[in-house]
Amino acid sequence: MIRPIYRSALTQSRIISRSFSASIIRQSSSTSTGHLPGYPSSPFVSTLQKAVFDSVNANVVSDPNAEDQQTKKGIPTFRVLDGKGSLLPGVDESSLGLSKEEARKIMENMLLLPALDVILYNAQRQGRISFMMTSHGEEAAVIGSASALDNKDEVFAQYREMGVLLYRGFSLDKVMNQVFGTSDDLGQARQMPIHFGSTDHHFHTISSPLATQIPQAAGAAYALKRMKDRKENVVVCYFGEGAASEGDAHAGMNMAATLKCPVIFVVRNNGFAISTPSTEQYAGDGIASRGPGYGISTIRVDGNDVLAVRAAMKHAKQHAIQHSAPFLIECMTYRVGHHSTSDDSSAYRNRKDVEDWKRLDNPLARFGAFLQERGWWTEEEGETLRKQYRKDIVKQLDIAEHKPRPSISSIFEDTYKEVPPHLQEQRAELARLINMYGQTDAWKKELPKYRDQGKDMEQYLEKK
Ligand SMILES: Cc1ncc(C[n+]2csc(CCOP(=O)(O)OP(=O)(O)O)c2C)c(N)n1
Ligand SMILES: [Mg+2]
Repeated sequence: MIRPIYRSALTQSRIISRSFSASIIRQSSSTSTGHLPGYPSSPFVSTLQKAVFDSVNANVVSDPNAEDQQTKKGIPTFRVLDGKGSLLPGVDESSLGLSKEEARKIMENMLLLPALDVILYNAQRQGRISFMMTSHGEEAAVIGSASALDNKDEVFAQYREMGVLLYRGFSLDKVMNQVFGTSDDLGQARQMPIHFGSTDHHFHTISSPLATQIPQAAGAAYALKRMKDRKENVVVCYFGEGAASEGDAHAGMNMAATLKCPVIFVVRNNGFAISTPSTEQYAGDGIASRGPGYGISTIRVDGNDVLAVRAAMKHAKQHAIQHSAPFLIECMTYRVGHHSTSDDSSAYRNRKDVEDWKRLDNPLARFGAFLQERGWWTEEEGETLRKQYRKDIVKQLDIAEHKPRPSISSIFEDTYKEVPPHLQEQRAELARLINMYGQTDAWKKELPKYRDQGKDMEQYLEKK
């Protein structure tokens, strides 16, 4: 049963007039990405009851007399805050169950994420780390969903969800050990930067091939429901609208539905898959429209509204546990940053659109205004915290940068209990190369960066 926590639905035109000026909306509609403020194709509603649907018919919610008839089309987008951070009329604040402490924790993490993003992005530009992907613009989708979870809910992420780990208390030194690939990295430097994994944080290691986490998440949820002591936990699987085009997305969602697995699929529809706009990614109504096809209850949420994401996630978790069934949440958001440090998005999108997004629909500004309206936060506190974060991050970055990498021989360990013959051969070959070239200029500079400086490999030299 859905708790009737939000009392009334609103027409889109009314919400928009509170959030953005109509002229701005028309101006920025040239590069439509669908459902987004520039060119919304869904009406907004402030009631969970109207927003959750499990039938493709349950999507006409707007006032037929509304000025913009386009609002009649498409699946509604659930929203609690308007563009200026005020609660929409009809939203019952007490139903949010949001304490000042929790609200502040959400804000603190929404500020920590971009603080780390900026410094790590620049560290890559300076050649200090090899790769980086930011969450700019998607702070509400990531932190809002994390805030509705228990620390033991199992997370299968794509790669833009470092905020979930931060929300669970993953420390800055762990972040830095991972991105610099130090010998203290939990993954022993075997992953690209930002491909985190942490058993203690119930965060399964990220893999680069898109969508592989989706069937894995369905399988993990199946395992979870068979465990007697994990009845209160769910699996959460994040992916982008681009990854949703992979065959694995179909396999995973269908498996979850038919086997009744308690997994919440959280799609971050951020308008782009590298350079492919979401308008070219699918011909239907986003990813949410697929939910009912699989028999999965679904909701589309304003992904830049942290309270809407949190409320939807709480509902999804309750549903997943109560019915032992999957749930699909599509968060409509916008990727403000470039895809990764290997990308320059000015090649395929208008810089002005990005600036408009930052200004017009900024998840941090919206939630900040909500907090300030209640006297729970001040601009000054935000500024002090930003400065503190910068100091803490730079300090940990500096420590990690000077730590050794794992020993070279360790790359042959941990996959097999005993190193199999083909890896023994490769290890001996590497030992031979280090022996042969170790004293050349290039290698002499590189080897000291590793724990044991390559000397651990000497034992694997084959005697002739
Ligand atoms: C199977 C596979 N195909 C292609 C890629 C290259 N690739 C990496 S990220 C990406 C775009 C993914 O977009 P989306 O799922 O929307 O996530 P976003 O980057 O927008 O967060 C692509 C095509 C890959 N990693 N794996
Ligand atoms: Mg995307």
